[in-house]
Amino acid sequence: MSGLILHEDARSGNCYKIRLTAAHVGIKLERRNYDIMHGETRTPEFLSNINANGRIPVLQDGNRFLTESNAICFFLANGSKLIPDGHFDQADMLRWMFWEQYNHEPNIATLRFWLRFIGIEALNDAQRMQITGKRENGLHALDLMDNHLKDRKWFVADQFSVADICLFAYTHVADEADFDLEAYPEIIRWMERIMTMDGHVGLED
Ligand SMILES: N[C@@H](CCC(=O)N[C@@H](CS)C(=O)NCC(=O)O)C(=O)O
Repeated sequence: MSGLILHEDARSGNCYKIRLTAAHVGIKLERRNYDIMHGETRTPEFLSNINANGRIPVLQDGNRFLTESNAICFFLANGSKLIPDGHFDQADMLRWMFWEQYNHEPNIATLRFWLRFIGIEALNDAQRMQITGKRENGLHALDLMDNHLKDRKWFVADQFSVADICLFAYTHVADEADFDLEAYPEIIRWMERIMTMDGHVGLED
C-alpha cells in the first residue's frame, strides 16, 4: 500500500491508533493536520471534499475517503499479523473494536477532550451534567478491561491484534481525563507490553 493520506488532528487518540497500526505493518502515511479546536473539519471544503460528517480521522486512498478510525485500522491491517486467523477470533477482534467505540471512547476520550482541551470552566451546562455519567461508564470500561486481562496477555486470540491497538489509544492517556490507571494493574502490564514492542510509536511521535 502506498500514497495514503491521513487527515488528522495529531492530538486525537482516534488518529493515533491509525498511525500505530500503520507503524506495525510498515505502511507510510502522508499526514495532513487539522485543528479541531478551531473548526477546521467543519469548513464547507472539508465537508464537501473530505468527510460530510465533519470529523477526523479520514484516510484518503486516491480519490476515495475512508472514515471511522477502527475501520481504517482494519483496512491497514487486513491480511497482516495484526489480524488473527479464524472467523471466530476475527469477529471477536471486531467485537472489542465496536465495544471501544460504544463503551470506552465516548466516555474516556470525551472526558479527556473536555477536561484537557476545552477545560472544565469552559464547558457548557449540558457537558457538565454528563461528567458524572461518563466517569462512571469510563470506570466500568476500565474494570472490564482489567478483568479480561487477568488471565491473558492480549484481548483476542493470545496475540497482539488491532483490537489491542484500538483499545490502547485512549486507555494510555486516560490519566488526562483524571482516571487513575494505577488502580488497574493488568492494564498497566498490558500497556507496558505494547509500549516495549518493536515498531511501537507514541502519540507524540
Ligand atoms: N467514531 C469516529 C469518531 C471521530 C471523532 O469524533 N473525531 C473527533 C476527534 S477524535 C473530531 O473530528 N472532532 C471534531 C468535530 O467534531 O468537529 C472515529 O472513530 O473515527
